[in-house]
Amino acid sequence: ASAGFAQSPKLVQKDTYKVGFAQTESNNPWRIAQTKSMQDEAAKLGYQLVYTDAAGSAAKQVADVNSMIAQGVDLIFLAPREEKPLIPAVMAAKAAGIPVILLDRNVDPSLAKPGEDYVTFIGSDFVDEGKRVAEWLQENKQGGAKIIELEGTTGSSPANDRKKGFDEALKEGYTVVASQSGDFARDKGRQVAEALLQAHPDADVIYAHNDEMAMGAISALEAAGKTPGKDVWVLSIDGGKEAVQAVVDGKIAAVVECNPRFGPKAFETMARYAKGEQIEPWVKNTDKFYDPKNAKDEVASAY
Ligand code: GYE
Repeated sequence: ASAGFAQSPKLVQKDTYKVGFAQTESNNPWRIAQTKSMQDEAAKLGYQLVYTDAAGSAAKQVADVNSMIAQGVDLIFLAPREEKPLIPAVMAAKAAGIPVILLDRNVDPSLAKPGEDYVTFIGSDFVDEGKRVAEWLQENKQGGAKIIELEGTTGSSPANDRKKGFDEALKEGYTVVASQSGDFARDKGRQVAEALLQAHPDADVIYAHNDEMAMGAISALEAAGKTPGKDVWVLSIDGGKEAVQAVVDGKIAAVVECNPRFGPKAFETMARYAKGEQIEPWVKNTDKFYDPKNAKDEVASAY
């Protein structure tokens, strides 16, 4: 096959497939739940899954995709760490005639197009997730807020969009006093929260782009002698069991879910594509919302 397909490469219908899953990292419960969901579904269908873990490196993830191409997989599920550096990987797969389905994170929409360069993006509406956090905050904490924002991985679509949706929905009196990346990681989130709390001792809200950084922020608050939920409200996105339990315990104020169980939807979309169906450019996940009203009932079903 050669480059220059007008459309994303086709997938033939077969009884079984060899499918690649290029994971971005595996250092948190969200990623572990996502990988398990993909592996379980592949096993259920009797497909061979070629799994790689880029360990938080976009360069390694590009190399991982190239190795899947060399191994001749039928299709690649890719969770692109960042929006721009993974474009060459998407284009290399296309040039090799291998369809790509983007999972959970997107690539830069001005550089690659669904239906053309890749089949589709399966994932949540991150702008809306950020917006829902801001709206809940403004409804529940009257009189304004000084907010510390812990951003996800710089250049990743969830970090870009969760910031955009949140910031755009803030009204007068609700101010982000500091915003910095904690790389979606617990310890980095704790360190950044610690430094920003020192610089802004009057901050009364921490908005973390994921649960890991929210849990890190809770440690930073407690180390600084502050009570999360009282002195400072913590808001988060992901909705893993630990964070939903923290809502029950009053340490996290509210969490927007971002469901990591992609397996069934991912392989169903692949089957629809093999059948020749026209796939929508964005297969959207819907997200629940956890706050003190429902956290107790929901915690058992959280991942
Ligand atoms: O929120 C975070 C993970 O891309 C939606 O990445 C995903 C995010 C998720 O590492 O916890």
